Amino acid sequence: MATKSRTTRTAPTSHAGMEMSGDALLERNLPQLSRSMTFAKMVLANTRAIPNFKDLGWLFPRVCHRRDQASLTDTERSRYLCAFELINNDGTLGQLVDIHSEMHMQHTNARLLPWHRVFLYLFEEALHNYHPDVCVPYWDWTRSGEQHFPDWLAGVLPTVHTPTRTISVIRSPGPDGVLASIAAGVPGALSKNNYTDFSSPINGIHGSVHVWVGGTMSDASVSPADPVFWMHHANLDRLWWQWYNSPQGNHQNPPLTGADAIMDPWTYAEADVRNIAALGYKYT
Ligand SMILES: [Cu+2]
Repeated sequence: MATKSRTTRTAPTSHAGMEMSGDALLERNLPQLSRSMTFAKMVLANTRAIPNFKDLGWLFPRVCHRRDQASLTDTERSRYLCAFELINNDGTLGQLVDIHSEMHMQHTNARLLPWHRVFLYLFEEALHNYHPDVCVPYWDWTRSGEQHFPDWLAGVLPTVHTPTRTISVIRSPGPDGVLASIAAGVPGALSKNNYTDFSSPINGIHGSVHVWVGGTMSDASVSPADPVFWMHHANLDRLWWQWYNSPQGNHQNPPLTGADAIMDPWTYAEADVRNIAALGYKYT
């Protein structure tokens, strides 16, 4: 005979996990990270106390505003670097670097943008474990004022321990004019009216900027160890979102089917990452 229905609610689940709580999501995707405890997590764990707080909006912002790195205050830059250092120290960053070094067919094809959208999302969730209000800044190298390596990062050369090795970040940025000529291909890409014609040049521009920064960034087996990696990819993700919402982009999605549409090693499908609002962030 069937038992009575339970009174306890089970955690929300979805095939992709996008509706899971932040903790459950991290437990599933980055188990090492979920064991750390922050003030925000302690408050969440003690749900009976939450009504005693008047406004927790500041502690758990609903939407992450990813902003142009050039517009951040010194304090905001420090907070990004502080959160980066904390997820480096707890091993999360190293796990992400090793995942990126594996073969997941995430480069030079239509998976580049959706795969790295998930990658950025997990990185940002990890940052939120320490600083719930820190979002990934984007480095808009399409703007003439940002066609040089961001000054505030020049002296930031972390050492990252992954489960398999130790990486000492190095760089050798090329001439500013070369970065400008790489970025000059963006308007043409944005003008295309199907995903493949848009994403193919973006794929090339993506790689050229990696090579332009040089050193760690030019080697896909270690590149996410450089904090600028995430800001570069946030800019690509932003350009994709801009094209997607343009008349010529017309909400067209990557032509991915079957296993190609699953962003392994995670379970997220391409369809799960089409709407950045559903992932809890926006570009400002
Ligand atoms: Cu990559």
